[in-house]
Amino acid sequence: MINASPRPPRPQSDVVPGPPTITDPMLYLHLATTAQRDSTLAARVNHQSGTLMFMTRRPFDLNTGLPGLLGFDHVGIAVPDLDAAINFYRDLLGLQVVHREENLDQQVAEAMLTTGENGALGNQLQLLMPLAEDSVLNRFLMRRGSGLHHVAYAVSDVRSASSTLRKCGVRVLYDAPRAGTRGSQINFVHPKDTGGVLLELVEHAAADPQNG
Ligand code: KFV
Ligand code: CO
Repeated sequence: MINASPRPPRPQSDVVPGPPTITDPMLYLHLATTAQRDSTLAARVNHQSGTLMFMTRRPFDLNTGLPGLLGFDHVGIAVPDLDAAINFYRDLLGLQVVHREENLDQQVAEAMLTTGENGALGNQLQLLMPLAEDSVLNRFLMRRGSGLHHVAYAVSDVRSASSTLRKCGVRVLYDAPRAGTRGSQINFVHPKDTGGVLLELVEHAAADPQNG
């Protein structure tokens, strides 16, 4: 059995290493119960996966949530064949394609679909097909198969949201935002720091008619 220290370590700086996975059941139990008792702890235990997640350096800094968070934006689904996936959702649910583009930076071809009249923020499905074998999306498909790839949240200022989340100890992937759909700016939080779902931050272009 691992000789556990009485409390989980407090991250001391903004740079926080990736979350360790707890394999020892006794250590896991100890951390879980300690975290429940002491609400000021900087670490949280994910009960499903046994992964110790450094959710935040000071958990209650955010208190009322992430400043500038506007709402859900889209759900991204990885598919091997974009046209086949579009047809599937069109035939099954009557979803409509409201936008298509190729993002060469992300090495994806994508389509945005909605349920119809409400094509605005938060109501979109993003189908993503890899454009290159060595792309992150193709790696995902090879490793995990088609399926849920990410959940995207709209924010008013992606730089500020990224900076806030980084200070809270999760791994924000890019130092500066990159080009997203319809001229948006995007960044991501690593899925291993969010309980297993890649998290995208989207700041829409001011000129985007779908912006709110
Ligand atoms: N969701 C959950 N787990 C994931 C994952 C995902 N999307 N991608 C990878 N993993 C897991 C994977 O299963 C593995 O776990 C571990 O992460 C490392 O996988 O337990 P396991 O099996 O060891 P790798 O090595 O295959 O992945 P890695 O090279 O580390 O890349 C992961 C990551 C998140 C750094 C990479 O996917 C990335 O840079 N993502 C950000 C860019 C992106 O995903 N672009 C496509 C969407 S573009 C988009 O949405 C746009 C343009 N837009 O505007 O909305
Ligand atoms: Co996306």
